[in-house]
Amino acid sequence: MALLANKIVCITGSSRGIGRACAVESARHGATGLILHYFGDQETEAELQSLKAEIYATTHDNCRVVGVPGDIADSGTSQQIVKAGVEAFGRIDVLVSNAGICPFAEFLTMPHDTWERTRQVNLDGSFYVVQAVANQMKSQVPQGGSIIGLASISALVGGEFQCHYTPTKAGILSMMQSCAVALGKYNIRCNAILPGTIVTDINKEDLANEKKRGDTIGRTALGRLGAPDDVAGPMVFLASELAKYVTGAQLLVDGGLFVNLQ
Ligand code: RM4
Repeated sequence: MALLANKIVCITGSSRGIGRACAVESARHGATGLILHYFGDQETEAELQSLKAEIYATTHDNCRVVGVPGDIADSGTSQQIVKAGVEAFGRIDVLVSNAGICPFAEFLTMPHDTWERTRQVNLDGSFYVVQAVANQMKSQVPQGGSIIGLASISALVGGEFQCHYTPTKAGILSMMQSCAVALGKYNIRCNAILPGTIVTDINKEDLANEKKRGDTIGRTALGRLGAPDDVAGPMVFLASELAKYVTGAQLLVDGGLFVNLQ
């Protein structure tokens, strides 16, 4: 089912993990243009090139990709993303604000740099790109679009080594709620996805701890950790017309990790 037929989809932090899975799934569902932001160092550059090749192969060149490198914590990067996207496709229908970091750290000894960098990438970066793309969605004809903020189960619960991280995810959830109210009049829908523990580069080291991994799996009702494409499906739903009356919502995608008290 081409749920995103002829849509132009913009994804931040798209070269790996959840962002990459969202790019592949968007192309699979008929998106004709992808504006793919990535950090832009040698590693993510190579990842972006292999992602482009994968998308061209699976869509037989029916989906054009524009890559935009840059540090999402720098507001100029969001201007670049919109400029490159509009130059290539004339509009932006969907934004997946996904770029984020989680350098697990002990609270009492955490350097302020770790807090500042995590806040700048996850929360400031989300604010800049959501504002920049929303302005484009307001000015384009037909007006409107769908904005999806990647919050987390960690917007709702704490983490011993995440005192700098969970506030940014709670912030993204709250930003989507307020943006839904502020932008509804421009036919812009804003929703948050709250992934649980999805195995990606961001937690590879953390989940190497067998006890922590086992405890998390044990607490997850579906009995497994998540994979990036577990998040990509719900993203396509919120981006599509199937969700045309869904705004200001929060969708847990965690295999039942949050609800499982006992
Ligand atoms: C998620 C959640 C997961 C963690 C990752 C890094 O938001 O907190 O449990 O593994 O972040």
